[in-house]
Amino acid sequence: MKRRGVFISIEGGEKAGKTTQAGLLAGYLRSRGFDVVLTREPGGTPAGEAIRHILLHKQDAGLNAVSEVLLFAASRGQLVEEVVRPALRDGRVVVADRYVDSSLAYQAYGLGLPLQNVLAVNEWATGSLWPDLTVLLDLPNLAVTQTRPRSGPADRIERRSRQFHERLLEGYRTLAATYKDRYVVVDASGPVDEVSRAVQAAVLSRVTGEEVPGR
Ligand code: T5A
Repeated sequence: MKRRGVFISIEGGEKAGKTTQAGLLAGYLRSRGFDVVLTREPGGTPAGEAIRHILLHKQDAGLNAVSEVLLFAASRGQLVEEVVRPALRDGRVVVADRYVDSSLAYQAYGLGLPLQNVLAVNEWATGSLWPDLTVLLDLPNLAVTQTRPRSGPADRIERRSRQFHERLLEGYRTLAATYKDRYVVVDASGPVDEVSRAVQAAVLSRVTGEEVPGR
């Protein structure tokens, strides 16, 4: 029987380096012989990309907070069914640039919605599929990210208040402390290659049980 794959999510606040590190991790794992699928959220399927546009770029849709949770969960549910579960069934490694914890951090801790409700909707949407490992790219303060360039204009959520972003960063730390077995916290404030080595070390030992030499 084929072995089930491994599911890794990369989490963190704005410009923590998730996309950079997810890409580097995928490349590293491929170089070690793993078959890797890279995903991002919201999006990654035709329905998910349409939902992404509404969530991030449609300024006049008048979305309320509950609709926001439901739309993120809808995009995620499509991605799980169409991409993540098939890849895991085929024994592949899925590296996800954001997953359920983003909704817990942004919509529950950031917006102040009840955590249990956000969890319940996401359990339903994903069929209770949780990552084997979640890497939190943690930045000590928001000032670090202000020096990092962005690829395009700030989206609807990125434009929220400083307090919103501080609450969600604190929320991530609470999640990491609550789900210790699943989470690894990596200091994301150093240079890209230093962060990348820390991510590789955390992931490789979890995926294969091996230590990364020299670390
Ligand atoms: N959202 C998402 C929710 O509210 N709820 C949810 O459930 C989900 C799934 C998604 C938005 O939706 C929200 C969160 C977001 O607001 P997005 O466009 O997909 O939006 O963007 P983000 O996921 O937020 O990604 P960002 O583009 O903000 O940043 P990343 O991916 O963390 O960072 P990255 O790798 O693109 O790097 C940003 C810049 O910093 C540089 C990079 O070169 C790049 O220029 N950089 C570094 N510079 C110095 N040192 C390092 N270590 C660096 N690492 C990267």
